[in-house]
Amino acid sequence: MKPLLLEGTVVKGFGRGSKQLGVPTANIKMTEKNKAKTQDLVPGVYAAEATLNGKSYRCAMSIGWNPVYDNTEKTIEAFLINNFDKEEYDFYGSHLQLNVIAFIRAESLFSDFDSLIHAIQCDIHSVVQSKLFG
Ligand code: ADP
Ligand code: RBF
Ligand code: MG
Repeated sequence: MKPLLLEGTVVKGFGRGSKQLGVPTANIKMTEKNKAKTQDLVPGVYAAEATLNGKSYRCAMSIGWNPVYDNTEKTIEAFLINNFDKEEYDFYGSHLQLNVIAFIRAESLFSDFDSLIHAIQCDIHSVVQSKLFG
Protein backbone atom coordinates (compact mmCIF):
# COMPACT_ATOMS: atom_id res chain seq x y z
CA MET A 1 0.00 0.00 0.00
CA LYS A 2 0.94 3.66 -0.36
CA PRO A 3 2.27 4.95 2.97
CA LEU A 4 -0.42 6.88 4.76
CA LEU A 5 -0.04 9.34 7.62
CA LEU A 6 -2.97 9.70 9.99
CA GLU A 7 -2.67 11.95 13.02
CA GLY A 8 -4.68 13.61 15.70
CA THR A 9 -5.51 14.00 19.34
CA VAL A 10 -6.13 10.84 21.34
CA VAL A 11 -9.81 10.88 22.30
CA LYS A 12 -12.11 8.76 24.45
CA GLY A 13 -13.82 5.81 22.83
CA PHE A 14 -16.29 3.50 24.52
CA GLY A 15 -13.67 2.19 26.95
CA ARG A 16 -14.11 -1.33 25.63
CA GLY A 17 -10.62 -1.98 24.31
CA SER A 18 -8.84 -2.59 27.56
CA LYS A 19 -11.76 -3.78 29.62
CA GLN A 20 -13.46 -6.22 27.27
CA LEU A 21 -10.68 -7.23 24.91
CA GLY A 22 -7.59 -6.81 27.09
CA VAL A 23 -6.11 -4.61 24.37
CA PRO A 24 -6.22 -0.83 24.90
CA THR A 25 -6.52 1.14 21.69
CA ALA A 26 -5.66 4.81 21.40
CA ASN A 27 -8.48 6.32 19.32
CA ILE A 28 -7.59 9.40 17.30
CA LYS A 29 -9.98 12.18 16.49
CA MET A 30 -11.89 11.64 13.24
CA THR A 31 -11.12 14.98 11.62
CA GLU A 32 -12.26 15.82 8.09
CA LYS A 33 -8.71 15.16 6.96
CA ASN A 34 -8.61 11.69 8.53
CA LYS A 35 -12.07 10.97 7.14
CA ALA A 36 -10.94 11.85 3.63
CA LYS A 37 -7.69 9.92 3.93
CA THR A 38 -9.41 6.71 5.06
CA GLN A 39 -12.45 6.93 2.81
CA ASP A 40 -11.15 4.57 0.13
CA LEU A 41 -9.32 2.16 2.43
CA VAL A 42 -10.59 -1.34 3.02
CA PRO A 43 -11.93 -1.28 6.59
CA GLY A 44 -9.64 -3.54 8.55
CA VAL A 45 -6.46 -4.13 10.43
CA TYR A 46 -3.19 -2.44 9.53
CA ALA A 47 0.41 -2.36 10.72
CA ALA A 48 1.66 1.10 11.58
CA GLU A 49 4.47 2.99 13.18
CA ALA A 50 3.24 5.36 15.86
CA THR A 51 4.95 8.48 17.12
CA LEU A 52 3.92 9.61 20.58
CA ASN A 53 5.79 12.26 22.59
CA GLY A 54 8.82 11.93 20.32
CA LYS A 55 9.11 8.14 20.63
CA SER A 56 8.13 5.58 18.08
CA TYR A 57 6.30 2.30 18.53
CA ARG A 58 5.02 -0.43 16.28
CA CYS A 59 1.31 -0.91 16.33
CA ALA A 60 -1.54 -3.08 15.22
CA MET A 61 -4.41 -0.82 14.35
CA SER A 62 -8.00 -0.91 13.26
CA ILE A 63 -9.55 1.49 10.77
CA GLY A 64 -13.22 0.77 10.39
CA TRP A 65 -16.64 0.22 11.83
CA ASN A 66 -15.98 -2.44 14.48
CA PRO A 67 -18.80 -4.71 13.23
CA VAL A 68 -18.64 -6.88 16.34
CA TYR A 69 -19.94 -3.84 18.23
CA ASP A 70 -22.24 -2.56 15.51
CA ASN A 71 -20.63 0.89 15.52
CA THR A 72 -22.22 3.48 13.29
CA GLU A 73 -19.12 5.68 13.22
CA LYS A 74 -15.81 4.81 11.71
CA THR A 75 -12.89 4.81 14.14
CA ILE A 76 -9.12 4.93 13.84
CA GLU A 77 -7.55 3.15 16.80
CA ALA A 78 -4.16 1.72 17.54
CA PHE A 79 -2.67 -0.70 20.01
CA LEU A 80 0.90 0.45 20.62
CA ILE A 81 3.19 -2.49 21.18
CA ASN A 82 4.74 -1.38 24.43
CA ASN A 83 4.04 -1.90 28.10
CA PHE A 84 3.62 1.66 29.34
CA ASP A 85 4.23 2.05 33.03
CA LYS A 86 1.79 3.81 35.32
CA GLU A 87 3.04 7.35 34.75
CA GLU A 88 2.88 7.03 30.98
CA TYR A 89 -0.16 4.80 30.63
CA ASP A 90 -2.73 7.51 30.08
CA PHE A 91 -2.17 9.53 26.93
CA TYR A 92 -5.60 10.93 26.26
CA GLY A 93 -5.22 14.42 24.81
CA SER A 94 -1.76 13.77 23.40
CA HIS A 95 -0.97 14.08 19.72
CA LEU A 96 -0.50 10.72 18.03
CA GLN A 97 0.91 10.13 14.56
CA LEU A 98 0.22 6.87 12.80
CA ASN A 99 2.26 6.00 9.78
CA VAL A 100 0.24 3.20 8.23
CA ILE A 101 2.54 0.74 6.49
CA ALA A 102 0.70 -2.44 5.57
CA PHE A 103 -2.71 -4.03 5.32
CA ILE A 104 -3.13 -7.13 7.49
CA ARG A 105 -6.76 -8.24 7.02
CA ALA A 106 -10.28 -6.99 6.51
CA GLU A 107 -12.37 -6.38 9.63
CA SER A 108 -14.62 -9.24 10.48
CA LEU A 109 -17.92 -9.80 12.24
CA PHE A 110 -16.88 -12.43 14.77
CA SER A 111 -19.76 -14.16 16.51
CA ASP A 112 -18.14 -14.08 19.95
CA PHE A 113 -15.56 -12.01 21.81
CA ASP A 114 -13.13 -14.90 22.25
CA SER A 115 -12.76 -15.18 18.47
CA LEU A 116 -12.17 -11.42 18.17
CA ILE A 117 -9.60 -11.51 20.99
CA HIS A 118 -7.82 -14.44 19.34
CA ALA A 119 -7.72 -12.66 15.97
CA ILE A 120 -6.34 -9.49 17.59
CA GLN A 121 -3.59 -11.51 19.32
CA CYS A 122 -2.62 -13.00 15.93
CA ASP A 123 -2.56 -9.50 14.38
CA ILE A 124 -0.26 -8.24 17.14
CA HIS A 125 1.98 -11.26 16.68
CA SER A 126 2.31 -10.60 12.97
CA VAL A 127 3.25 -6.96 13.61
CA VAL A 128 5.86 -8.04 16.18
CA GLN A 129 7.31 -10.50 13.65
CA SER A 130 7.06 -8.15 10.66
CA LYS A 131 10.17 -7.32 8.67
CA LEU A 132 8.56 -4.16 7.29
CA PHE A 133 9.84 -1.97 10.08
CA GLY A 134 13.22 -0.29 9.95
P1 ADP B 1 -11.08 4.10 24.72
O1 ADP B 1 -12.32 3.39 24.32
O2 ADP B 1 -11.35 5.39 25.44
O3 ADP B 1 -10.15 4.27 23.55
P2 ADP B 1 -9.43 1.90 25.64
O4 ADP B 1 -9.89 0.88 26.62
O5 ADP B 1 -9.32 1.50 24.21
O6 ADP B 1 -10.36 3.15 25.80
O7 ADP B 1 -8.02 2.41 26.17
C1 ADP B 1 -7.27 3.30 25.40
C2 ADP B 1 -6.34 4.21 26.21
O8 ADP B 1 -5.41 3.42 26.99
C3 ADP B 1 -5.45 5.06 25.30
O9 ADP B 1 -6.11 6.24 24.88
C4 ADP B 1 -4.22 5.32 26.18
O10 ADP B 1 -4.44 6.48 26.97
C5 ADP B 1 -4.15 4.08 27.07
N1 ADP B 1 -3.11 3.11 26.68
C6 ADP B 1 -2.21 2.55 27.56
N2 ADP B 1 -1.38 1.70 26.96
C7 ADP B 1 -1.73 1.66 25.65
C8 ADP B 1 -1.20 0.95 24.51
N3 ADP B 1 -0.16 0.11 24.62
N4 ADP B 1 -1.78 1.17 23.30
C9 ADP B 1 -2.83 2.02 23.19
N5 ADP B 1 -3.37 2.72 24.22
C10 ADP B 1 -2.84 2.56 25.46
N1 RBF C 1 -13.38 -5.04 15.54
C1 RBF C 1 -14.21 -5.82 14.82
O1 RBF C 1 -15.41 -5.69 14.91
N2 RBF C 1 -13.72 -6.78 13.96
C2 RBF C 1 -12.38 -7.00 13.80
O2 RBF C 1 -12.00 -7.86 13.00
C3 RBF C 1 -11.47 -6.19 14.58
N3 RBF C 1 -10.14 -6.37 14.50
C4 RBF C 1 -9.29 -5.60 15.27
C5 RBF C 1 -7.90 -5.81 15.21
C6 RBF C 1 -7.04 -5.05 15.98
C7 RBF C 1 -5.55 -5.29 15.90
C8 RBF C 1 -7.55 -4.05 16.84
C9 RBF C 1 -6.65 -3.22 17.69
C10 RBF C 1 -8.92 -3.83 16.91
C11 RBF C 1 -9.81 -4.61 16.13
N4 RBF C 1 -11.19 -4.42 16.18
C12 RBF C 1 -12.03 -5.20 15.44
C13 RBF C 1 -11.73 -3.24 16.89
C14 RBF C 1 -12.28 -3.52 18.27
O3 RBF C 1 -13.63 -3.91 18.15
C15 RBF C 1 -12.15 -2.20 19.03
O4 RBF C 1 -10.79 -1.92 19.22
C16 RBF C 1 -12.90 -2.22 20.32
O5 RBF C 1 -14.28 -2.15 20.09
C17 RBF C 1 -12.49 -1.06 21.25
O6 RBF C 1 -12.70 0.18 20.65
MG1 MG D 1 -9.82 2.54 22.22
